[in-house]
Amino acid sequence: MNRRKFLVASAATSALCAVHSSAYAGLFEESQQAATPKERLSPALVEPTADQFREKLRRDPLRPRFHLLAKANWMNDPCAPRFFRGHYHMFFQSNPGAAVWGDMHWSHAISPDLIYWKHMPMALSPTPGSYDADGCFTGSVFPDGESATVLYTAVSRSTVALETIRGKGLREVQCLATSTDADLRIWKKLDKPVLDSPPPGLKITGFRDPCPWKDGDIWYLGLGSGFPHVGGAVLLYRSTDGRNWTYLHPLAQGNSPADTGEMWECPDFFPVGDKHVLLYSAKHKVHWDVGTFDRRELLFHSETRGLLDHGSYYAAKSMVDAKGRRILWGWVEETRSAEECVAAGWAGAMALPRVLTLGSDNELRMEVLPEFHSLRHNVQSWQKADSTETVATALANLPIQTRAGMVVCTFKAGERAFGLELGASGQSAPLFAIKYDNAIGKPSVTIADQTLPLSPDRDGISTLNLWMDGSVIETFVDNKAAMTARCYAPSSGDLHLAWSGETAALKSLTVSGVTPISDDRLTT
Ligand code: DQQ
Repeated sequence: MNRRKFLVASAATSALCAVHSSAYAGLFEESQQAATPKERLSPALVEPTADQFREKLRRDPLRPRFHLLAKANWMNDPCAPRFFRGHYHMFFQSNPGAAVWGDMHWSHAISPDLIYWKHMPMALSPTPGSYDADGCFTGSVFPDGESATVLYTAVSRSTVALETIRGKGLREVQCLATSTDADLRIWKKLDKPVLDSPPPGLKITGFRDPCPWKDGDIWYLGLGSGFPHVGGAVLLYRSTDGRNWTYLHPLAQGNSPADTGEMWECPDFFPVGDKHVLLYSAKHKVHWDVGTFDRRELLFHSETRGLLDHGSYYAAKSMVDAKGRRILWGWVEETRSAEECVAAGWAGAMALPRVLTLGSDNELRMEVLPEFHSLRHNVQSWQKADSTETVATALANLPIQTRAGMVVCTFKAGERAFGLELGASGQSAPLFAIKYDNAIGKPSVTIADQTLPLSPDRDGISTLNLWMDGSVIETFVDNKAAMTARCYAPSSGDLHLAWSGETAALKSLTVSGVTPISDDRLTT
């Protein structure tokens, strides 16, 4: 496979863009027709163990050190995360041949604790001549008792009559694959799709990303879709055997293409307490709805809604962990160009796992899996502001080394503006800044161009939790609003925090390093 072709073909850094841009068709034409699957994999890029390439990735300060990553090249959506026979399994969309979207496979990693991961052999690869010849797209665990089965979207070239990605000559069908070995190394695909076409007569914008669940003896299946000029939708199916499916109606449907798009990707539907949560991805954002699932009508009624993350975060998918907690995963998108990704040799990361709960206001709360705090080292805390000078001196003594750190900052917003900045020595502009300004008119902070609401405690205190790892910064405001930012500014040496504006607002600050989960930024 020629690297240049990928560059030309895939200007988009997200699958969403790729799906809807002309680059998508080009990518398939160039990458799929010219070569056999083996030839498609350029050895220089595919062999991450090749010393030179490995060393380049190991030395890249922008490559995260405690996030789950692909060994090399491109990764996107989490697929079918699950706790199975004592281990966590994560599958994710990947392109083993280049650091841009294309040639979708399912990579596989295994973990004892959701922190340390080991890469496993590729779980699903496109089978030439088959339904998934042009990609094994996103899917979920099939709830089938003790067996390990996944349901995924298979993509192949098709006639206009059968295409579901309109104008692209691509057909999406839903397929099953099962593994019988203890480590889920080997996967056997069912030879026919379990769902080979959208409901007859429906004009839809896409047909992918199955999310099945079981209620008693009945299986249900939500599928990402939508209606042109109307809105995105989750199509609902029912089955008594998990193989033969009957279409019912949209489980939920959008009505504002400008806000929530015409195509809902990666739906996820699950109970939390006596409510249900629906997640879907559209227009580069993950949206959440909390509401009720009417079991008689088989309809979801939304009561509250919002954005799961205001930044580079997409295609969220959840699972229940060994302790019964609802864990949320998401893909950290790149915001740099395809050329830069190719030059770096990697693109995308898995966001840190977040524990999802429901607040008494029916809105979601989230925090990074508390076990991640065990990776913190050199924890230094500082309380109370006296003067601008003491704050500046204190912060100067709290460096973040190797771009891997965690910050907890509490503050009390008042009348006057202030901000927390992260900078590199020798650079005047901060790499990253969080600002509060009462002039905005509502209690909120601004990160880059995004405004995140504050939800202070009864004493008016707000808490920022910030996890920085290479070029990824995940920030949580009052455990309610989240923003995943990408920060590619070069830096050598330590990073430093600085406080600007109203000093009295700052109540406490804790800075720590975070221990890498591997020596070489290769995850394993
Ligand atoms: N990514 C997958 C699709 C999904 C999209 C393809 C979302 O299945 O809709 O890589 O990022």
